[in-house]
Amino acid sequence: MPRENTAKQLLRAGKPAVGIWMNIPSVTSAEALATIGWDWLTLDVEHAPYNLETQQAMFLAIASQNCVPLARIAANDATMIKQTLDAGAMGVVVPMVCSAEEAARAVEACKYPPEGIRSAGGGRWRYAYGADWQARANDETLCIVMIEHKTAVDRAEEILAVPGVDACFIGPNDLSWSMGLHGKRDDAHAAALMRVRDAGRATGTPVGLHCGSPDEVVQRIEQGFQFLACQNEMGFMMSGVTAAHKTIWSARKDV
Ligand code: 3PY
Ligand code: MG
Repeated sequence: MPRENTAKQLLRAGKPAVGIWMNIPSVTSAEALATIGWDWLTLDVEHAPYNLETQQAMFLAIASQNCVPLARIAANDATMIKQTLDAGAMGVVVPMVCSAEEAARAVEACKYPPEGIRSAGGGRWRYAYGADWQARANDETLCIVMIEHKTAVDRAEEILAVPGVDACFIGPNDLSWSMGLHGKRDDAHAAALMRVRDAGRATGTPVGLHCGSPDEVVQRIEQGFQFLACQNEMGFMMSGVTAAHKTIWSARKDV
């Protein structure tokens, strides 16, 4: 069980922190994937049907393998952030942050007073991360804001300069749709990614993005991105199972 947020330590040290998204609510998958050695695993609560009890069990399973459990919450909402952190996430990824005010709202929801407004209730963190976790939580918890709208790209420097924003995660798909590209990428999209990276450099905030392949993760690390997600577990499952099916069906003479 990690007593410290090792993913946050990597980002603070200027290093990459790499993991995968999880879209299948499964404790078994969470435990198994956490044994592989990813720096973190993020439950995609925004786009998959998680309930809070399943999240809690998955956070426990992930942390039991010394991997950092995170959640991409459904909205920039203080109640959701509080409940997710109380359930044992070591940080949250907050979607669609488009202004410094919205970033500040996410930060204050993540922090106990005086830095924020997080309510100081109990929670399983004391058994998982130590009885002193509440005292350390403001420093340990990751608050990662998503830049995934063209308006947010224009405001990237002011968003990333907000104190308490630990990192930025670009959502390339929503960004593409907001640019009128219907999910496709072009040169303007590529330039927007670099603009956010440069805003991160100017403000000292690690920036990363969701990557479509392991090769892209490697390329993005070389470009200076740090918080990197490699696909999601459903994609890995489908590509492995599809390849197995193809091998068998193309060799079979009975079909
Ligand atoms: C996006 O690409 O919009 C995302 O949210 C990726 O996680
Ligand atoms: Mg998105």
